[in-house]
Amino acid sequence: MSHSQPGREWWRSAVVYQVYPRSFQDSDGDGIGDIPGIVSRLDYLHDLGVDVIWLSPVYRSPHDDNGYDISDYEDIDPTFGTLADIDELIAQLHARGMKLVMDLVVNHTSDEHAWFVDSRSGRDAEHADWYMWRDPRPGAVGGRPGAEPNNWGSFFSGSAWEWEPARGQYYLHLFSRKQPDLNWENPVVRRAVYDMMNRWLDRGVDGFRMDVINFISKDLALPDGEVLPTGFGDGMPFFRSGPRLQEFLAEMKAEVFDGREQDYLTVGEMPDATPELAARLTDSRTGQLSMIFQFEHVGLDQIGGKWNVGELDLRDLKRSFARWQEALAEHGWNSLYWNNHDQPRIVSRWGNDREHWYASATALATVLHLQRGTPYVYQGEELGMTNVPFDDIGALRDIESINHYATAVDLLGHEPEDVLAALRAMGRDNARTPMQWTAEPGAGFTSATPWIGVNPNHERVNAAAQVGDPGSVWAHYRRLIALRHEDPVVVQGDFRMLLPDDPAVFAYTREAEGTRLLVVANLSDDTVECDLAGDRLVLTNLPEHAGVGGRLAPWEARIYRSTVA
Ligand code: TEU
Repeated sequence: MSHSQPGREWWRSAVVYQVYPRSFQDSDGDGIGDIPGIVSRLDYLHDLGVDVIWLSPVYRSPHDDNGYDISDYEDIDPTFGTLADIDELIAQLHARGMKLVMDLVVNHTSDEHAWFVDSRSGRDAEHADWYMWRDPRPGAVGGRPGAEPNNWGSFFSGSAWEWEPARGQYYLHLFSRKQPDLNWENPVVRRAVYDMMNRWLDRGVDGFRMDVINFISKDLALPDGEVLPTGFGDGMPFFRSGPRLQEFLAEMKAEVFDGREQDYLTVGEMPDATPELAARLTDSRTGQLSMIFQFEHVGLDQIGGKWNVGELDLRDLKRSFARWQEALAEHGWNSLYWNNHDQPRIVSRWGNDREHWYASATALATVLHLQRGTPYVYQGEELGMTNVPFDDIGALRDIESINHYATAVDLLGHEPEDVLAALRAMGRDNARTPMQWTAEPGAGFTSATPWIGVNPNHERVNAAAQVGDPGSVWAHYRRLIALRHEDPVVVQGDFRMLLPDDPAVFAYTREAEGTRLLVVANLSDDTVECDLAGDRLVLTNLPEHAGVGGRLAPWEARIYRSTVA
């Protein structure tokens, strides 16, 4: 296999399915998902039509952040299986014509990684300069409040700095204190990462999702950030997309991917990235990545922070999607997502999971999947899985939520029920409850007590009830995926947003080589007037309304095909 012509790479017509291994399928009865469990479900994924699995981390980890804290990049955590199991998964995927993208978490390691254990032991250790170590502020006493090198807060509450007496220094951790940031300015660190990446590609992996990869280049002055309500500073402007980001990614591309025969899918997770940066990095002629995950659309209902949830204005969402489609239209490439293991379930967040559960889940899928870019389906999204009615902080498992609750209630004096309501709306555990395979007590996920409770609605929302039912959410996702594989206009067609100021209708066209696809959806609870139509109705989520002209039922989504001069 050789490199494709730029712009024709395989991942441009692919659909990616994200598996969060902890919650997908338990095969050994410990209440935690594992790799053999994933292998047992590959026919389900192949039948859905997805081409690629993006597998969240399965490497050795203390699981402080559910595997995003890696203590050995080249061994599999016993919770999930063995290296032989991952080889079997790769072989089974390839036998089905599917591919595997691994999660690459190299902005930070676990504090239990051998590199960090050595680094923290002293300033003259072999790995002394592999992490972001800094002295206390001048004149301050290390380990005492205010001595931290700057005022940055961690994403998981508290300071982003931890004192290490053995070195008389602080180390930076943008996430938990058990996730120390690597020092990418050190070429020896970069070499070690590239060597590890090459060994995974040699093992048959088909690409990487790169965790917060735009954090690897930071403003080395590490200046204080604007003080937030938490009392800590906002370091984001100084630790994301720093001056050497494109240089590091170009070096990674040269050292890992360029010398190889096949094309690989590389997707960089980039909080706070701009369309301009994405256009540079994903340029098919001169870029370094296939695509990025940007966060603009999934931040639109967060008023000054994740936990202050506001109403979404559809016009803002359309403006955001149009901006990114336009910026990457010429030579770039978008990823397309609603969900992942960090986001709440879209049908609950921006759909209507009560009166219009099926219609809103399928309408939201339609307006996403027909855009230009690579769509990502998060486990259970294809079933319309919803947020979870957590009624007690004890039901949650995510370090981000648990730390936020403690800070908000114990330090800031917020009402526990108010904080819990925000966690129910936006907490990451909404995405992490077990995959709902059946209506049985363990949802077909496990025969044991699961590591996190199953959503009670699994008795209604589950794969067994939907697979094979042409009127299910699953069937609609399957049709959308098939359309991408069958119609080149879905992959290559030009994107044009329509009705930008309409508060309920999401409509756009895709056009190429004399064919136009029109996507028109009513993303509201009310019937709306809309006379947009085309020559032939290709797909609808509400067939019973298909013949009605001039208006759209609540959450009705239609796709038309027309021939154009
Ligand atoms: O998430 C990075 C990131 O931006 C998160 O902080 C995200 O914004 C947040 O979870 C939403 O509030 C990646 C992984 O996807 C996440 O699971 C990890 O916890 C994090 O990096 C650290 O590895």
